[in-house]
Amino acid sequence: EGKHYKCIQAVIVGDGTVGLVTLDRPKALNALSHALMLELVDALQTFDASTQVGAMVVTGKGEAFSAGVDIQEMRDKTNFVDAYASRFAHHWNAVTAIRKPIIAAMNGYAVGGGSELAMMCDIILAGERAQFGQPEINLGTIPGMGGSQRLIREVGKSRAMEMILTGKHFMNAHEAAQRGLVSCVLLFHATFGLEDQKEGMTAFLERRGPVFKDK
Ligand code: CO8
Repeated sequence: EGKHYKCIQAVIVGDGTVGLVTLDRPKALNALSHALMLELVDALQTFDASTQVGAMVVTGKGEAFSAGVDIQEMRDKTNFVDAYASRFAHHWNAVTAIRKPIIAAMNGYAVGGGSELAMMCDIILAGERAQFGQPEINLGTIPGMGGSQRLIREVGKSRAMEMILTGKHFMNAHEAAQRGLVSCVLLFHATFGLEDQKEGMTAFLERRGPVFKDK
């Protein structure tokens, strides 16, 4: 069920208590167009108002979580007064006013506004291929949606300033977990290198309880 959108998918999953929003512009690495952000805010507000939904998950379709604000759209904003007066991207702030917990479930790139959107969520879960970056400086602009504040809070001033001022040195999933930006990395494939995985699966097939050694 749920509403029909053009740039996202929004469905209720699990036992009916989780609102799942999938950013659905995979060919543009889920670039955050104005239309997409309006839809995202609408979906989150709808789930927030639902008596059924207790929490929300935001994820990206395809290779990326999101490669940031849509550069095609931003290129046409060539004037300070227009950008300021139109309160460009102001509606993003509605994401932070959602009262129920939002989990960003990401893999691949979360860069620019994509990283900023992830950081607006309450918990970030990252896959092994996750990459965080603030490359706005390479476009001649700066993080505009809280990244310069939130990233500093999450990973410390020095690392955040290095990322923001150079636009290089992306952060991978493990570094992000180590620094507290993400709560955990989904280590599915790595478990197959563990003795405990072999013991667990063998024990199941032998119909006995596993004897785990934490190895
Ligand atoms: N906007 C629009 N299209 C994009 C974007 C984007 N942000 N990112 C990628 N795409 C498109 C590409 O143009 C490309 O399209 P096509 O296939 O038609 O040529 C397609 O997605 C795939 O991209 P790449 O071929 O570049 O994919 P790679 O895997 O080679 O590279 C990267 C992935 C490194 C993520 C690369 O795509 C990249 O650097 N993207 C731009 C990232 C970026 O600079 N983001 C910051 C944008 S600015 C911002 O988010 C905040 C601005 C401040 C807002 C202020 C509000 C007040």
